[in-house]
Amino acid sequence: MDLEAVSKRSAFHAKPQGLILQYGTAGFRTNAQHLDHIMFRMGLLAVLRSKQTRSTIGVMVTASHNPEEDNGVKLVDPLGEMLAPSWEEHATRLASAEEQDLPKVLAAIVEREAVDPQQTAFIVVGRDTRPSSEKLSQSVIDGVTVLGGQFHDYGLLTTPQLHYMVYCRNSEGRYGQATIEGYCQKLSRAFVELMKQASCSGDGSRWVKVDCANGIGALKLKEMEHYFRQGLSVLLFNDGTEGRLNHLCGADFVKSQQKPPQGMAMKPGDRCCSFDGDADRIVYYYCDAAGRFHLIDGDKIATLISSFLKELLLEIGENLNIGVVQTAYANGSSTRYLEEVMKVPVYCTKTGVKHLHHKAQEFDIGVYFEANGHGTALFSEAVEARIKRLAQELEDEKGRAARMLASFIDLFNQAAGDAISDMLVIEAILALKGLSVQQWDAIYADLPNRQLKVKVADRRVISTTDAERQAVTPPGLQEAINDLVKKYKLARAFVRPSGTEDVVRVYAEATSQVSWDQSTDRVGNQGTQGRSKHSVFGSH
Ligand code: G16
Repeated sequence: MDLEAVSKRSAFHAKPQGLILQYGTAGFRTNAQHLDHIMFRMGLLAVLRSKQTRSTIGVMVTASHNPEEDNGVKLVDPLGEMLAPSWEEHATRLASAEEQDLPKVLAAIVEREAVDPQQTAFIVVGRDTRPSSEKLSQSVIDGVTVLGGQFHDYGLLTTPQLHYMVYCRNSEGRYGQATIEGYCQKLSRAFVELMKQASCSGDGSRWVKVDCANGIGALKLKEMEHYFRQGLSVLLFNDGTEGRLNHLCGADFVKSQQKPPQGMAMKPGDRCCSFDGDADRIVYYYCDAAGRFHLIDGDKIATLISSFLKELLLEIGENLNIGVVQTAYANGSSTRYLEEVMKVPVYCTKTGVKHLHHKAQEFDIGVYFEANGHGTALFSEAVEARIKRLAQELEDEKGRAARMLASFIDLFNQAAGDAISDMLVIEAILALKGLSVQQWDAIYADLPNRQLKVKVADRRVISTTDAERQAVTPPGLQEAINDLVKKYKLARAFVRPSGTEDVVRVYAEATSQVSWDQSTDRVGNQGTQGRSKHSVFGSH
């Protein structure tokens, strides 16, 4: 490893003195202007991780749901999952090192992780459609090559497609072909197979309206559409031809504002969905005859998926262990429905797909979704092999159910939550069950809820415990929240610092709209009252 060459090259990607950024919920995220050095250094780190794991590592340049002027980067580990936590710490250390300390920090990681410098390294790179992404991905590649790593630049990809590519390459093709063609074929073959089983929907008359957040999802859906057209037509809105990325549209906007995106033509009963900027999240919605908007978020998606998978297992006669993983944002009604009606065990983890994914791996079948629409289902290797064998061996209804489950296993992107894959899963389930979007929505009634972003001087003053449901610091905050919440029926509220934006997030739910408006505002304002100068919450 030529550390002198690294130092020389790094001068072209110099770190602004004193700028400290942290590897957050989904990597580094901030205004794109501050990211050049981070990209170069993540190229370096990816090479070390690849040498250490003797596997292909992914680097995705995206800031997902953040505004267009932001950007970000995250590393993808060998099985397509998020970077291991100990390496997140290395990432933060490497990103924070002043120029002169860079070789020292790199050498320390090499020693600590027993990286063999002679080992070869292979990195795959993808990027979203932000104006800054192309140049920043070149900086990643600069970091990769200066350390002697080889690379393949996929160019424009959705985040979950990059996760898929990494998983394919490290499974020697067992998971699929590591090309866009391979991705499109794997998913659409499974989808079209499933749609043939649906009594009224295999005729190509099914359609859904998709808000693509003016992001990469539009390009990739256009690229893929003809593969699954037999089973589904997609009508694209906010496809990036005009309008800014994630601006007044996209899954994050729809979920947090609880209203339709701008630019979507919605008629009562139309089935609509929104992707986010890098197409790793999806939420559904419709409006009723009275024009009222109804959101179907990640919790209802998890419920639809887990109950359908459970039904299939029952038909096949397999008693497997299914679990659902959620976060503190999960609506209380969804958790109650899953536990009490569906009799499915539910677990709560911290926000961030890496936490949910990890927990879901503990089950034969683990379904995980954040309320914001980020999630998928995971099948253990043993379950996948067994179901695929049963699909060939069993006949009649049992065989049909086993073949359907085998197709669903292929249709889910098991490397990461994937808006395209999830949309196809949902469309297939609705068609197979003959469910309308209204019937799906009626499975249970969400408790009214609201989420606020609060801008504060330093969000790190807030720390949390109990899967982010309780604030530990600053002192007195949790007690104040408890006092407010106990005044309302079935009420719950929490605050946590965001790991992707410079804000504090406030969530509250209760049994009536008045209650939740009052409680969220009060929780949001908590800390400003009586201590204006040192308040945790400045304004919102
Ligand atoms: C990322 C993570 C999600 C997380 C979201 C918000 O989503 O992948 O797991 O829920 O950020 O995180 P936070 O509340 O910490 O800002 P995305 O779609 O932006 O990559």
